[in-house]
Amino acid sequence: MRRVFSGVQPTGNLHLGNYLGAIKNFVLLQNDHECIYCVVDMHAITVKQDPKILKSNILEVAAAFVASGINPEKSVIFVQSQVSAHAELAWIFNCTARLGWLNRMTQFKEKAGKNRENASAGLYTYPVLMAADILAYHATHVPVGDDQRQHLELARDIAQKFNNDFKADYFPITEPVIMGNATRVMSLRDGKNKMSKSDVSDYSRLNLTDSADDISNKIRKAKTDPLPLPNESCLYSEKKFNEDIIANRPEAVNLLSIYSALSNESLKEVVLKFSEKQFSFFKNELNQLSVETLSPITKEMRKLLEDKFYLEGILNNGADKANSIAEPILKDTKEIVGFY
Ligand code: AQP
Repeated sequence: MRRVFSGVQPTGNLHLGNYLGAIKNFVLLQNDHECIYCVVDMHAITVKQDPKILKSNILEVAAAFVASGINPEKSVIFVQSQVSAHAELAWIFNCTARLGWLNRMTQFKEKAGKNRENASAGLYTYPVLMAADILAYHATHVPVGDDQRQHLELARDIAQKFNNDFKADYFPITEPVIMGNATRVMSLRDGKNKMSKSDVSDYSRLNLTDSADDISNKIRKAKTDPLPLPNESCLYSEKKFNEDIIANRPEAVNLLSIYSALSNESLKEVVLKFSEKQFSFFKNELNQLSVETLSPITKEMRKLLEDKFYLEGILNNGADKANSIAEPILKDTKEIVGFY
């Protein structure tokens, strides 16, 4: 059976991008895959975190998983730092990965910014820990948003080099699963920037904790352009916009893609439905759909967060299951490497 692994950082402000790019697909995959979903707190501390807020954000991600439809009876849900194999394997992979590979990682460059000398070493080796997360379970498929494509290529390179170095056909070459019509949800304030947890403007994203009023306000104020919505000529294919509209009308592209992902209608259906209509009309429809989708999740998250004991039970049980899969793999790896 195919084994799926993925994680979400407990860094607060979980948003529509995290939901459409990742969590919604986690739910779909659990029907016919063995799935392991992780709250990656060790990744979160690659940038400064307040310990009290980190703790509550960990429970919030677990609540978002369950509220979105991940079934803890079917899928493993756990916290990364509770399974020591992640850290141990990451060290071994730090000795497999090459500096040249890490130097090419664009996410490090973006996150470290101009103050590179002051970034943590953890932020630099983040993709190595991510390779360890995946390979500690011999996961074959990893559902993620489009922004993680490069990190997954690195995980494949690490597995391949490890297998070559030790002449052992041991780690699988993992396939990225980047699916749906919103693999890169963009900011509501600027269609050229990714919707992100760390954007200073709360109006740039729909948070999974937003009320219906918050959602309405944010969609009403979302940036658009003065033209009506495009007609069918904006499509390159049934599933893709053409380059011209992506470059010149990124906000229209983003809002139509969000609608398509939320409604499970193809891009073509959505473009035809709103062809040459005014943004004001479309925004009303998008607002209704967003509230219909997100409000039940928000409500369920709130309910779950009131029962900390229940969530902790899921996470403890998940950590036991995760440990029982990762430990033998770590043991084999140590044997292959030649540890005593
Ligand atoms: N805008 C997005 N569109 C589609 N997918 C997205 N993901 C993140 N942003 C978008 C996907 O969500 C999963 C969990 O992401 P993460 O919590 O590990 O961290 P992140 O990518 O750092 O999240 P942010 O929101 O982008 O945070 P900051 O502000 O720190 O940069 C991943 O599968 C990711 O692809």
